[in-house]
Amino acid sequence: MNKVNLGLPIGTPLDRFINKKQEEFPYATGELSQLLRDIGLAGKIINQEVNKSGLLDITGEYGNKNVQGEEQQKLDVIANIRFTRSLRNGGQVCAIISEEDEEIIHLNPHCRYVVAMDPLDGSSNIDVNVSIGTIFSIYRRVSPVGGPVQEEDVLQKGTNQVAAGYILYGSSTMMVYTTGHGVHGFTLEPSLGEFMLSKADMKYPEGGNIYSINEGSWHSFDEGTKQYVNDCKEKGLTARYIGSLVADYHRNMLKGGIYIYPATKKAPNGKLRLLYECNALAFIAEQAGGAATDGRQRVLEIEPTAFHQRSPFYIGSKEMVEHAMGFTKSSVLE
Ligand code: AHM
Ligand code: MG
Repeated sequence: MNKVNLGLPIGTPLDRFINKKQEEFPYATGELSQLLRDIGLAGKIINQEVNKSGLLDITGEYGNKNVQGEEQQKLDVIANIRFTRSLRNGGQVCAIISEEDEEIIHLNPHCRYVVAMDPLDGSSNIDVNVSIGTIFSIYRRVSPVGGPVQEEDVLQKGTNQVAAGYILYGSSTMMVYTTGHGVHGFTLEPSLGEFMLSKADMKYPEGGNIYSINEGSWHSFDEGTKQYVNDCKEKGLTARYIGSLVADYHRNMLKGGIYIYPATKKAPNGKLRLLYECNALAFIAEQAGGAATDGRQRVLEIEPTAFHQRSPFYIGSKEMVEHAMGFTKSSVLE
């Protein structure tokens, strides 16, 4: 049963909220709570860096390509270092899989939690003052605590997530997370340096009239996706696409809409990464009453086979995602 504690008022600091939530579970050890606090801290540190971009020499390309062959931005690299350091110092995590590192980052083998993360998503928007985000997913390891972390600890289905969330560096900075008991949002109060509860138990509104997809790739979409997008146009829906997944997702969750990154001829498995982009948002979407599929099946049930595996992604208001599936379910790339 979902135990959503709505008794805590708007303005409750994140730390206090996490502590109170933990009290609802008598067998909780406090490790997950500590890990969520460490992530909040990492978010505040990255927020500081993001806010200084333009003043310090931290914008632009780093001069290296990541495992996906994409040009790393300096802030991608900085965020990866800050996040990893915060989780190492926090002492609750045995391993991290990050968009910026090819292999598993091994931390303390005596810890129970594995984190999958995209430390700074929306790279193309970093240098132009447009919203960007951090995405994280938390799993309990399946191999025995104390031993070396195994591939199977990282390659878990999204349904195994114990928590997931994102930090949105937007017009204000927000941390949104779920532990499977509702979705809660916290806004960073800059003068206090605290995340404060601003939206408790977030839910998609009924229906929705926004669709978000990069239509510049139209000619390489599959027929089903083209038909669905045409259907959106015929219905006079509103097109909104920032090109930062977290920001596009967040807006659509608040206002009602669908975000799509389909398989394309250039990227036959889509562009977004299952472990540290799709699964986290899919977990949040379902907790908020929405849905997420790869066009054929529920994202959370995809069995991962590689750390940096990609997946087509259709996420948003439940009715819209289900309607889109009607077009995409048996559609193939020409
Ligand atoms: P990144 O992880 O390299 O930043 O790429 C992911 C981003 C998403 O935030 C965004 O939705 C998508 O890529 C935009 O891609 P495109 O420019 O192809 O529309
Ligand atoms: Mg990314």
